[in-house]
Amino acid sequence: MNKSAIGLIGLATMGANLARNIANKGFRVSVFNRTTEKTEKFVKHATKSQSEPKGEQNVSEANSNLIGTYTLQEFVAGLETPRKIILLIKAGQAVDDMTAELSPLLDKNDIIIDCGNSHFKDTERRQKELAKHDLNFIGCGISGGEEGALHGPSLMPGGKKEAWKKIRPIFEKIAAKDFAGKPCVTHIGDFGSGHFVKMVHNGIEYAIMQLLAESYDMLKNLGGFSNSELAKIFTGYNKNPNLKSFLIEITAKIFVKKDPEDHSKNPHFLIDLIKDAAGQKGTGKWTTEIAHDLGVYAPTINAAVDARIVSGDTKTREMSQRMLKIQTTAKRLTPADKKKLVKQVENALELATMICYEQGIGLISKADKEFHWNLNRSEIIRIWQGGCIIRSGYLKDLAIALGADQKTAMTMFTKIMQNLGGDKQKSWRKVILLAVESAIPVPAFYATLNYYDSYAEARLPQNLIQAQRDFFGAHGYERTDKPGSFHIKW
Ligand code: 2AM
Repeated sequence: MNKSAIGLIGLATMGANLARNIANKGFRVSVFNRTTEKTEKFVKHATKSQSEPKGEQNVSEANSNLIGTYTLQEFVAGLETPRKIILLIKAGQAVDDMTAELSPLLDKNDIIIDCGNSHFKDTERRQKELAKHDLNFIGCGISGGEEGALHGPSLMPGGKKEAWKKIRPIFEKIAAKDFAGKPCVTHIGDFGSGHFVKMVHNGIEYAIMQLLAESYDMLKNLGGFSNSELAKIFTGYNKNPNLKSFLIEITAKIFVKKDPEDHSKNPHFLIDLIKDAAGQKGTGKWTTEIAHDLGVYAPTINAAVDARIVSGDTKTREMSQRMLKIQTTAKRLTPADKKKLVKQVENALELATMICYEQGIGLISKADKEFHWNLNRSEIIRIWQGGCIIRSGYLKDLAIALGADQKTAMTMFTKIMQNLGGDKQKSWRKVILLAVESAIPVPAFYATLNYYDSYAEARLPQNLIQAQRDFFGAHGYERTDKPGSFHIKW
């Protein structure tokens, strides 16, 4: 019997698309799903439209690479050894249950690859448990949504290098491509580093999405631009090499989408019918938690999580809107001011987005030091260049600035610093001033600027805080002129 190169458990959208991607790249892949009807349906309906566009496997060949299995025993028996098993099931208890069911069926050196959004600490716990049975566990972040899973995601695997080497040929084939055409996958490091990096990716994603939402708010409510105009403005932003990104591209498209349920001659724009309450799942919150645990300043990620929390608190918002009065000092914008605003927001967005990546890198660097992962930050940025949600033109320069070639890295770093420190910074400040005057909340824009200013300032006012703590709690203070801890009676 022909055995499969790899197995995949969990045929929800991501799992189904990843299985199709693997099959389309010429690998035989066995699939299993808890609910067997899903497996039957999936194997039956792997149709032409779901296969690679052109130049790849032909469809019937690709489909014959998808092997449906209906018991875990059958699934495991059909895999080449060492077995490679991707899990794309609900994060949390389901992953523990599934590994517990699978492991007695596996042999030494087999590899389970958890591609869900698991917490990196859970991944490390599972690695330790499975290692007792000589089984490998890789925690692999995956980004790119449904489309990415099908056509090429960004993959962030963390675990033992020997296990990575075994899955590498398949993972390099199914991944997206970076700006130089290399696969958007690399061995992130050992332990939970893959899932950690994916979590930070999601934190950055939260931050950039919030900046885009604030830009929309400014342009719509201060600038008075219509949805069609907004689409044009964001399409324009996408021509800026630093801003060119998946998130801006989809934002421009969102503005001109009409309500599919409105069959009238003049349907409404869908965006105006969508509730202004965003949810926040695990990874954004985890990023803020770990940032606090590690003592890393990541204010924009925190602000983005907070902004989703307040947006979702619709009850309090409804009540408070009736009680809280707003006094503004804003003047009406002239047509010339409006035109200026488009550029100011673009400049602010460009610099603030750079700061979001910087906060993510700060977190990765601190975790690397703390947990001794030995991460390659330039490689991490490189594999975010394609497939993933936060892919952006800026990541080309950033990968170089973090690279091993010291001279090139320094030149690029200087270029980035000059951009941050140049004239565009005035727009960044102006956008925040305008927002404050007009009572438009811009927590992410302000947080990024605070980040920049806090690191740019030679002195912060926390000398006063040291003094206060010593005053009321005898906590002691340090002095600028000599080492040691001091305490006085105030
Ligand atoms: P299901 O189709 O049987 O619900 C996303 O929810 C995916 O995770 C689905 O494929 C789902 O299977 C699977 N899943 C959720 N909880 C699971 C569990 N405890 N064991 C196995 N698969 C699970």
